[in-house]
Amino acid sequence: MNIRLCVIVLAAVLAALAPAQPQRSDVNYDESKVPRYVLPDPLTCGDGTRVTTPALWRNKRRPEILRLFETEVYGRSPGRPEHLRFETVSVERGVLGGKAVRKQVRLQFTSDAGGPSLRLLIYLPAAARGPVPVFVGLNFGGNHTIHPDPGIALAPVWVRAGPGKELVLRLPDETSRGSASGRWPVERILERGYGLATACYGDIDPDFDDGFQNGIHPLFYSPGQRRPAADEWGSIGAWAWGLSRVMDYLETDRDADPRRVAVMGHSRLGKTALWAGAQDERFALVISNNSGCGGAALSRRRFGETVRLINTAFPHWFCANFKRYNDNEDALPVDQHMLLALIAPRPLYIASADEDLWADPRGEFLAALHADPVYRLLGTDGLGVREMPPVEQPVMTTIGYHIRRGKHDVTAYDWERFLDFADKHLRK
Ligand code: GTR
Repeated sequence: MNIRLCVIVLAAVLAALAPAQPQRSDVNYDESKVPRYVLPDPLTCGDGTRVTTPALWRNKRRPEILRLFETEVYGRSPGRPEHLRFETVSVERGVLGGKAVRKQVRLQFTSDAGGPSLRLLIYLPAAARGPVPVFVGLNFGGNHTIHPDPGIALAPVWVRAGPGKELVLRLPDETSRGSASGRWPVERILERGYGLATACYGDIDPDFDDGFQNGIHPLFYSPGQRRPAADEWGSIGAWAWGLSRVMDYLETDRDADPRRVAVMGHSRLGKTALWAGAQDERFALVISNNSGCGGAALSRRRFGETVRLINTAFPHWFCANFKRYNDNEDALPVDQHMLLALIAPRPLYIASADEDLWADPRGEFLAALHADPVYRLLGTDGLGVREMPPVEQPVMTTIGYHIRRGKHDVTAYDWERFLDFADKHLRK
């Protein structure tokens, strides 16, 4: 090999080994540099009471932990709006080559038809004889991106006007149809007997820091209020609230089984799915894909993305109080294993990817491991392993877990495991 070729090969090897996220001096990717930390015990109350019975968990410790996540991390959210209405815009049978029923429903959040609303897209298996279990998940780019189906209505979505520019609301063109279909294996979901309900997260709150003037927040301001108080919801709280409104709708749809709804999300929407599942016990199963910091990963490890980094890049995601924990994780009265514990005893699946170091795969696994005592107290088998499993060897106990090969993404492999997990836990 000549010198030039050697240099090229070496450069290619180094590029392949580099973490998917930019190398920064303020980000730790070295396991040996994870600081020592002590996690708060999910089974010891604030007043020192040891939680030894399911009743104590249910009546004392669980509400206490939920309150802490509300006031310190995601902020308190309002409930169902008084004037919530559902308008069925279309129902088409025999779509996707005869395999599906497609419904498009508008969730109107106020009595004013021009007020904020959410456009819900639902696919149901055409062959279903009765209500089906449903996966619910928000999408990033609009309903039309999840499948090339020409029948999905194009609706305005928030897109970046250019590199470094702000987000603007635009009607997408036909070229973006199906652009995220790799993340949404609709036919596979239907084939396995499930429905899918999805909506664009920007319908609930556009994902940028505008001081909470657009989206759903202003609808709930008290007279004179300009932005959420320090312990009130940020954008993740709003998106999770939107998932609960989708659940409100599903409770009215005779083709869906509201007792078998799985909430699923990727990345920031994985954080959102966890927070939705923690608060709203109607979700029977919860799936987090590559949710990382502020999702399934333990904040105290400070591996990959940290509390300071996330609060700086996305000042609108969490409540204002969460900023007090920038470079101060040990002061948090909770850590993310306690968010997972709030989902107990319902089945919970955490998915990591081995190149997604920014999201701290080991921290995601450890949070599942430290939620296990609560799952066991409540009479389930919890997480069936003590050590992080090898790549692509999924764990399918009441807490499920896998780490797959590859990057930060949702892949066919992930969905096959979510479907296997749902088969195991949601089938009658
Ligand atoms: C990153 C962010 C992560 C994750 C991700 C995503 O920029 O740092 O926490 O949420 O975005 O949502 O794709």
